[in-house]
Amino acid sequence: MTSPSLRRCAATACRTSSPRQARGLATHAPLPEKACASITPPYAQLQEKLKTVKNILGGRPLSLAEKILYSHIHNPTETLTDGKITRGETYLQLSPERVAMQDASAQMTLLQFMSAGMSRCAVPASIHCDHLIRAETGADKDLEQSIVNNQEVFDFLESAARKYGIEFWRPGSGIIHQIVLENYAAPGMLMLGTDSHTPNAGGLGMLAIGVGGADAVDALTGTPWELKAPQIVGIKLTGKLNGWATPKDLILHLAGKLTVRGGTGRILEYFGPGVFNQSCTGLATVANMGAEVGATTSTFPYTPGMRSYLAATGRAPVARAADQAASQGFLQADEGAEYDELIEINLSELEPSINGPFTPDLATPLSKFGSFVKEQGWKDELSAGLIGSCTNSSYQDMTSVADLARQAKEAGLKTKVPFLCTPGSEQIRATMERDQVTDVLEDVGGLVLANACGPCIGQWKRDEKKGEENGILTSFNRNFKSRNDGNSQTMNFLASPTVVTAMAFSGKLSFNPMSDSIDLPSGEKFRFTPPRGQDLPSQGFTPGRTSFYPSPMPEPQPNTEVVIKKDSQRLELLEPFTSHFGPHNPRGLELPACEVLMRVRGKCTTDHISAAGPWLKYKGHLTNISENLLITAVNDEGGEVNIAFDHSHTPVESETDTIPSVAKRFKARNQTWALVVDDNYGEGSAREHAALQPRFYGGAVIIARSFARIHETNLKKQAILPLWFVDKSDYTRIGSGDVIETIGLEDLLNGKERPHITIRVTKRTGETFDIQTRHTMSSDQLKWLRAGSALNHIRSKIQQS
Ligand code: MIC
Ligand code: SF4
Repeated sequence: MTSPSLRRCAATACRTSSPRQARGLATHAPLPEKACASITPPYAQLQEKLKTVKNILGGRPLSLAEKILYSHIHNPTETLTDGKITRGETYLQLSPERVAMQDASAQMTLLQFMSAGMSRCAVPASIHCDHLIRAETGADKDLEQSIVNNQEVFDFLESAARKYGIEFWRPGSGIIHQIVLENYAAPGMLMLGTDSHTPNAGGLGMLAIGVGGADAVDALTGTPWELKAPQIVGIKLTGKLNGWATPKDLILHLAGKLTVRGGTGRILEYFGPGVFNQSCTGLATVANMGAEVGATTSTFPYTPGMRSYLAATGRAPVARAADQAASQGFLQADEGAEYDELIEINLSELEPSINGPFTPDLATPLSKFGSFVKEQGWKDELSAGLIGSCTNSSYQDMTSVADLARQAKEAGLKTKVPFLCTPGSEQIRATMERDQVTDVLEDVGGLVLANACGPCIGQWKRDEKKGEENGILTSFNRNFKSRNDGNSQTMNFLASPTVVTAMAFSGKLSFNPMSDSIDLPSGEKFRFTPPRGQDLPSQGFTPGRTSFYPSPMPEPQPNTEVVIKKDSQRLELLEPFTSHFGPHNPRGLELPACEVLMRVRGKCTTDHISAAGPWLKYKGHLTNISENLLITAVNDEGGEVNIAFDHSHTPVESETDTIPSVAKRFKARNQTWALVVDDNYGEGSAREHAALQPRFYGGAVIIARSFARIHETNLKKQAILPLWFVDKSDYTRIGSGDVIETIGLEDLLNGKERPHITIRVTKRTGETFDIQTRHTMSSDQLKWLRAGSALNHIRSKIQQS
């Protein structure tokens, strides 16, 4: 039996999909059915638990996100002691079903997991080799060279995977989020991933949450994972995307509305008829970029598109189980569910959007982009078009792009600028190749890169335009300064893959494919017709090179040695951090007095705190990667990049130096320090290095106008105390060299409830004043702070048991 909403949407899908899409849905031949036991959520158990929680909550109607979250609460009768959950306040103890890690973040995650002393993972987990693959000459050569360059790291990851029974996806297999969608995601599931775009799996109607490695260690060790019950934003979709508008344009538009902070502490839950006429991979694009507005994650009710996608990827048994759970009302919101905010978007009216530069929330409708470029005085030149990444590398994306390439080829056109394409997975690559999508992209001048993050994470070896202002268009999700090619003058504009492709044929930023034409040598004019893709391949997916894939659910091999070379420059065993409290701290249970290292100005993303690109190679070596601490951050005192003042310098030391150098001096002096930072500090990724590195150099407290969610938790995990200014204007009252002392932390650590911590500031002049800050520390998080890190705390618990 299907639920009424599913019946309704099935009818909508048939009525409204394009002829080509309908053909795709009707005739695709699914991959052979996989064994699905380990990837099917335990629906009966989850619904039983949800019943218990609903009873505790007095039977109020629940949103879908609440249902998924609450059905994963660890021991609800014990943990929900006060009989209610207040969204935005109550801390939930959750039991995620699975963990996914990518190669860059997996290194620190595994180093931390190893030091917890367990012999196997408590939940199924996977490792994906995708971030360390370069983008230079083309798929095969780049892959080969990347394996050579990163052999030591891949060997480490593979041996750890073998030891602990983790599925290991080899280099070349694809980008973590695409692979999770193709293989592990399932409606109603709760999973964690050590990457901020983990929410991509929300395209399959689940909650997938991006976290730092230390949070993943909670799930891997079977420790309940804590999350403050998020607020829920309901987004009602009506109408239907048409013409050039794609799911990417929906989220680009929403990013403009919500801004990079609008989703903080909130889940975006979509509903309404406009959800049901979209493909599963289209929904994944929308969920993926919820990360760009800071949302905890995004999700959708179960749709026929999800069912077809599960079947097409060999998971019909999961679809059958989900059908049943949906018929019992589990996979959609209850009638009358309440949202903290409601937004309504009519997809029929949505115009493509181009977002950027340098921030994903600067949205300009395509029709106004030409005049925007002119107003800004930028050159009307596109210097490269890039498609792919975890956001936009589905079969539907690639076939839509190929449709445009075919039209252009028939008109005798080639792309005017470099046109790079990164398929999301080996399965997509092989299916594209079989269906002549690759041929047509190459025919018009495209270069197909390895199935990996590539240019999206700065692995793009770009020799042209060095140090020169230039504009690129990408179908990626992030566009922070210097991210793609290391050039801070490269303006990355985010758009749908089809808009990127059409513009690559024109070479101009002002080109609007909806209304403009391109001059042909014959004197005729060529105009694109709106692109059409196929959501699923009519001949089914082909898996490609299966040697890249892991064997499912491998048994741990405890005798495997996880090798880290003694003199390795890439990997380093983690030394536990020392607690801030103890005989060395005369202030007892207050933090030791901290000298302010710097006041950081404006946007400071995790890319600013711990840059990627060339630094990716040090992700497993804390000492080496710490050399990049805050190297692109702006010092508010003087406005310079990567300059810090050292007011206690010795006669042989300079008064200013790079930020990592000054941090190193503080460490050498055993001087605990603090940072004062602006709004949305730590925006962007799940990169826990951005918390580990300041802690490594002796940072103990960061006072912000506001924090991004994942980063704030990452700081807490490493025992750096994040504090929020009660009065944001106090930011300017504290400068480098001032000394700050906490007052009230002792009460908190002794179990007293208090929302505020006072900060006593002693200026360099000797003047003293107090300011108020707010904290968001739960009682568990206070234990991490006291122990010196969450891992120290977990380790001592495991040792005790
Ligand atoms: C990113 O897109 O910034 C990354 C690289 O995927 C990061 C993860 C990391 O830095 O390890 C993310 O999004 O979390
Ligand atoms: Fe990889 Fe880019 Fe996606 Fe991050 S955003 S996972 S770097 S493709």
